[in-house]
Amino acid sequence: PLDALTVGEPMALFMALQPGELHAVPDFRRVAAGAELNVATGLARLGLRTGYITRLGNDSFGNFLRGVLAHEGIDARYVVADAAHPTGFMLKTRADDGSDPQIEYFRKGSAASHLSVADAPVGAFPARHLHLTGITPALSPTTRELAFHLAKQARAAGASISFDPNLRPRLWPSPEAMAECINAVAALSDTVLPGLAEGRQLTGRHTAEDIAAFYLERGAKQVVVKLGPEGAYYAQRDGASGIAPGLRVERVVDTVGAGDGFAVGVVSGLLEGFTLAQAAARGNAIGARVVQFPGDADGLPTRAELG
Ligand code: KDG
Repeated sequence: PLDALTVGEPMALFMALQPGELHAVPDFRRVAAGAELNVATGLARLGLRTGYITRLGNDSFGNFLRGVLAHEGIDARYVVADAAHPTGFMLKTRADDGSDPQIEYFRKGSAASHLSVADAPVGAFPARHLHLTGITPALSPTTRELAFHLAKQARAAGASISFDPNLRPRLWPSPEAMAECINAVAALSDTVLPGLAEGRQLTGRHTAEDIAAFYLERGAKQVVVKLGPEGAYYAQRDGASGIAPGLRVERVVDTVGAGDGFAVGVVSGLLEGFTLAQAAARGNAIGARVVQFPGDADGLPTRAELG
C-alpha cells in the first residue's frame, strides 16, 4: 500500500535564465512543475511511498516527466499514456526582486486535462492519504468529476484527505465558479491549507481565524492558513489553535512552489503522527527552504536535509 496518493497535471517548466519579459528572454532551463507533482516529489524525497495519478502524452515532455517520476521514486502505476493529446508546458520569468514571477501556460487540451473517473484506482483505495489541489478540478469537467470521485473513495476507505486550494483564476470560467467548486472539495477534506489571500477570496472573511472557522463549520477537521513570512495559523475543530511562526529567509530566489513545500511538511508530519502545530512548523520549514531555490522542486529536502 501507498502512504500517499495525489492527482494532477505535471508540466515541463521553462524557467527564464535572464530577467525580463518572456518574449525577450533568450535562455531557459527546463524543470518539472505541477503543484501535485511537487508535493509527490517532496513526499517521496522524505521516504514516503507516494503514488501519482496523471496522463502524459507520447511526446518528449511526457518522456521527460516519466524520467522525473522514476528518478524521484514516485509510484507510476496510475500514470496513463495518452497518445491522442500533448503534455502541457509552461514558461516562467525570472524575478530577481523576490516578487512573484509571471507565468504563461501551454496546457489547454493537454493529456492531463483528459483525466477522468476511468483513471481512478479500482477496488480497495490504495493509500492511507489523498492529497488534492484546486488545480485538478479546474482543468476540465472530467478532472473535476475525478477529484470528487477520489475524495469520496478516500473517505469511504477511511483514508485522510488534505486539500490545497491553489487558486488559478485563469483556469476557471469565473471567480464564483472557482469558489463554489473549491469550497465543495474543501468540505470533503480533513485538512484544508489555504493561503491568507486565497482564504479571503474563497470565504469573504478577513482574518485567518475566521477563514479557518468557515471551513471547520463546513466539515473540515483542521485548517492551516498560510501567512507567508509570518508562518501559519492552525485550528482544529476540537479547539486546538495557534500560530506556527515563520522562519527568516536571507534571500528569496523564487516564491513558486512554497505552498507545495508547505503541504509536503504538513502532510508528511501528520502521516508521521505529529500534532497539527508540529506539522505546520515542518510546513513552514520546507516552504522557507523552497523559496531559496529557483525551480519548484529544487528546494524540497531529502530526509537528511530536513535535519
Ligand atoms: O504550485 C506551483 C505550481 O503553480 C506550478 O508548478 C504550476 O501547477 C502549476 C499550475 O498549474 O500553476
